[in-house]
Amino acid sequence: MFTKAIVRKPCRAMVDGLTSADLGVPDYQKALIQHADYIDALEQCGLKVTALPPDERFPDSTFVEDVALMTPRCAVITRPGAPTRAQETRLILDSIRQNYAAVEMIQAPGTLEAGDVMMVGDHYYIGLSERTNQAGATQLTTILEKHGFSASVVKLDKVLHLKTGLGYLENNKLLACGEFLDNPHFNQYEILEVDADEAFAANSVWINGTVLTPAGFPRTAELIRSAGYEVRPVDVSEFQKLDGGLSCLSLRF
Ligand code: CIR
Repeated sequence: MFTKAIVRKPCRAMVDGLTSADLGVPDYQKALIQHADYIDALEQCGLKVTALPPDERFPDSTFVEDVALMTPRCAVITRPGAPTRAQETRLILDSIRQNYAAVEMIQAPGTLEAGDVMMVGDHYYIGLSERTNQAGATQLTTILEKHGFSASVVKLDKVLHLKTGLGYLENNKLLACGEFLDNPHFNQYEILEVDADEAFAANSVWINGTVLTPAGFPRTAELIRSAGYEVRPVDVSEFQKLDGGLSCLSLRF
């Protein structure tokens, strides 16, 4: 069960955020409304939400998931591979320290963004991507093992982050899309296959029995519902324009 979440409100500079999507420029006012609804959804799942203030220096800083990994026994401050995001870790440090006695750090030359890390109980999958390198993955593995967890490393081909194409829904059920559908790392799970034209919805998030899914992906919502979960759609269209999904917008712990 999760009890808390940390989010950061989007800043006006989000219109300059990193993106590979061809979906246009985010509408800031709409993003604020969507972000408020996202916070509502987290609260409806029973989480106490800390909303950090916007920071105009960092266009992508609303995607807090990438800068820290929260585990039940320690937090890890990452070292983002995107140069414009590298300093975001400094912004989050205080709020992490307020919640964790054990705070570990990824060090140079390692890079790691926690969108590349998926927790399955005591095991963590770490994606090797353009943002997370082998040194970062090796450091994280050492940290996790020190705290009694295990880890395995998965090479990504196309997606930005590991959780761009995967969402673990507990109970051995794994939402998966594209390159992950026949990846042997995941063949022990019951795969819930997300259609290619709803790929964005693979980044859905299990929180205390409810699954938050991006609004506008009805087949995936139905797939999750028929697997036995309550579904709470959240419209994150303005964040999708920046390659950001539901998981990216919060740290849950
Ligand atoms: C970026 O490219 O870093 C942001 N525009 C989106 C980050 C999305 N984060 C995530 O998938 N965990």
